[in-house]
Amino acid sequence: MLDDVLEGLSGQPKTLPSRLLYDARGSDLFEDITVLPEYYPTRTERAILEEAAPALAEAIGPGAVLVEYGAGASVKTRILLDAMIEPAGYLPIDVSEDMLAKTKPALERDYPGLPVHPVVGNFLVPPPLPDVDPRARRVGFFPGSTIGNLADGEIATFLDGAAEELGEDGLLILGVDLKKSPDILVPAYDDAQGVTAAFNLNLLERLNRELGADFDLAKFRHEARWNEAESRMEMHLVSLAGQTVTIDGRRFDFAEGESIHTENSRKFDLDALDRLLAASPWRRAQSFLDARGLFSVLLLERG
Ligand code: AVI
Repeated sequence: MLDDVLEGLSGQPKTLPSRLLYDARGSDLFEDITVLPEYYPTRTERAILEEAAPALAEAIGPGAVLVEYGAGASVKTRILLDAMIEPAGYLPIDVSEDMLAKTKPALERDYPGLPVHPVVGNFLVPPPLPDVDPRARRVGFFPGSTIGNLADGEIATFLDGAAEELGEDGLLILGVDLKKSPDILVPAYDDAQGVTAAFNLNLLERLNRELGADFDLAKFRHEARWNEAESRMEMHLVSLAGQTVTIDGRRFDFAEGESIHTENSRKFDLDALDRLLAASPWRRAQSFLDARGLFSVLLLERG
C-alpha cells in the first residue's frame, strides 16, 4: 500500500488507487451512497434484475452454480437465486473475509440445501474455485458496474480469467452503467448530503491513520468531473492551498487547485462495450435496460 501511494503521489498528475477507498469506513460510506436519491445505479440495476430474472433463469437452465465477483453482502444475488431453477451452489468471491462470514449463514438459512462456499480473494486475479459439481454450468455475476472502475488492461485480465474459470458453457451476467447527460452523472458523484465527498476524503484520513501521513482534511475538497473524451466520471481531491504533505519521510508539494485523481467510473455505450468484448472470449447474448436507458444488465456467452 505504501509503495502504491508514494508512486501515485509522485506522478504528474497525482493519483491514488481507487481500491484504497474501501476500508471499513469507506465500505460503510459506499453502502450509504447506494441509497442516495442522486445515485441512480443501484436501484436501477435492481429493478432491471427483478424484471429480467425469469429470462435470465431460463437462459441459465437448471442446476447451475452461481459465482459472484466482489460479492459484498450478496444483496442483488438473491434476485437471481430466487429465480434460478434448482441452483447447484453459490460461490461468493470477496476480499472481505468478515463480510463473507456474515453472509454465508443468512443465505444458508434462506436457501435451504443450497451449498454456499465463500472464496476469499481479489476477483481481478480469480482465485481457484471449489468444485461443487464438476458437471454443473457455471454462471458469473459481476454487478454494480464495478467494471467501470477498472482500466482496460484490468478488464481484459478479468474477462480472460472469468472465461477460464467459468468454462466453455459458462455465462457471465454483467451490470454496466450507460453514458448519459452530465446533469444526471455529476450529482450522482457529488450528492447534496456530501456522502460521496466524505467517501472520497476518507481516503486521506486512511493514509493519515495507516501510513502516518499528515494530510489536513480541511485543505482538500471533493470534486466530481465528467470527462467526455474518456466517457467517465472522475473523483478528485483538490488542494485548497499551496501546501506540503509528508508520508513516510517523503514530502509532496501541492499547488493551490492541484488535484489528486482518486477514481474513474466509466460510462459505456453498448457499441464501445462490444468493441471491448470483441477482444475477449465473451459476446453479448442478451441485454436488459431500464426504460430511461440509464443502466444495463448484460448476459454474456462465450464467443
Ligand atoms: C463501486 N463503483 C461501481 C462505484 C461507482 O459508481 O463507480 C463507486 C463510487 N464512487 C463514487 N460513488 C460511487
